[in-house]
Amino acid sequence: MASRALILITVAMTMLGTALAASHTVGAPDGSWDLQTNYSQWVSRIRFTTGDELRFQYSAAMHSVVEVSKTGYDSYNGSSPITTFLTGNDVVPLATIGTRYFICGVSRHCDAGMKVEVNIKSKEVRTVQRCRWTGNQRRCQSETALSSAVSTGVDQSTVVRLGLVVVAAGVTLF
Ligand SMILES: [Cu+2]
Repeated sequence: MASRALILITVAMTMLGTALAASHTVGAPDGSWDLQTNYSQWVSRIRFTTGDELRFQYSAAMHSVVEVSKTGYDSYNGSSPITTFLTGNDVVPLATIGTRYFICGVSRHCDAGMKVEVNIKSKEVRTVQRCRWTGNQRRCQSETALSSAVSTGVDQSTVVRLGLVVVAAGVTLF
């Protein structure tokens, strides 16, 4: 009985861990790394957080991926690359917070729209709101938690979920 409980907990934590780190295929699901995709629209739908990865999938004969500085990005200039990717299936880990800039290294493609700017945020910052009912008055308290360990992040997610359950129960009771 005890071992079965342990297995269930392990599965739940593994699923949560998968949900915390995401792989973002550039342009997907409607496009890819090509001349047609609107990348500013694509990034606007996604929240990039540390631990995620970018995946560039494209024809290596047609395109490339060049990570550049903001200056290179703004001037469509890949002549001073930070990193150059050429395989057609390139994975870029997003390890730290900040903004990163990618363009296509093929002549004129960047000008034609093959440029993407990705803003990576910390996933460890969470705002937790705790509410308490006193009679028919609800008192809420917000607290922002900062941690670096992934395991702590998992624990905090669990706390948030439990908090939601408590709030739902409160609404039902009152
Ligand atoms: Cu290209």
